[in-house]
Amino acid sequence: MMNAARKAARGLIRDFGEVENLQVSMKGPADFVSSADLKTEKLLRQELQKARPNYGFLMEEGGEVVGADSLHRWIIDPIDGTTNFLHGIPHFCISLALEREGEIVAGVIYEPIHDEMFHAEKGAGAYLNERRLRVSARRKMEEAVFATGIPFKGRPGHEQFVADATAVMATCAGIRRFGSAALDLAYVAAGRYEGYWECGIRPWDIAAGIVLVKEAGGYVTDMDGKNEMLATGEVVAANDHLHQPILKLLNSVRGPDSQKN
Ligand code: LIP
Repeated sequence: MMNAARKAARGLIRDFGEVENLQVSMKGPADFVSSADLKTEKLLRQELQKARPNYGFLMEEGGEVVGADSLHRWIIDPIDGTTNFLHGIPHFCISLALEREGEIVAGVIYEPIHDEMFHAEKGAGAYLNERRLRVSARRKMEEAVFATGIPFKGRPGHEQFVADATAVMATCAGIRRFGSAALDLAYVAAGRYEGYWECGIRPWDIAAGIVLVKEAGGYVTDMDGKNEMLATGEVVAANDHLHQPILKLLNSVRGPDSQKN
């Protein structure tokens, strides 16, 4: 998984350099980025297929491909933080996860600008390059920094997000929105944030980050406190002290029939 991510990142870094030049072109970089997305996903699929020919795939661009081995599935986001990439903002990553019988058992999140390889395997710990990761030890909400995703034109959940942010900002040390769910989860695992929440998120955005946070000693649930993040598109991740407080706070501003994004 790490070899595939590094190999794909070589072309992505080259394309990112081109995107920065395209910002001022009349046509803009949109088509170029979509081709970078597709090219990266194709390379990742080829590399992973060489290693495990019978595994299936769930890909952001290529959708679902059922493999001969129905117990295993790669979950791929070739560029998480696509909007950042499109705007020449250097905060994006390649996110790869391995799902075994419905459980995420391995994840790789590679951020090529800073050469940060986040990786984890169930029962074997979470790492940033060679360094073992542990979630933040902060216990107080007033000392905590949380990341989130903000819905935008064409995405649902605007009113609920305002309620969420109003409640969280009143109790913590800060909220961050950097535009990549995978890196938000990787940063929780690395102790850079105390937590992260987002609704209306896709499976490939969060699959790898789920196992990273859990292997770093954190907790990841959906908004009901269950393990259905991929199915519901809701994720609440935090260190072991603050997961329940942030989950309770977010649910305090949700009605019983609050809209599921
Ligand atoms: C992005 C997520 C981000 C979310 C964006 C978008 P993409 O994924 O990583 O957290 O807020 O709306 O879904 O589209 O860059 O792969």
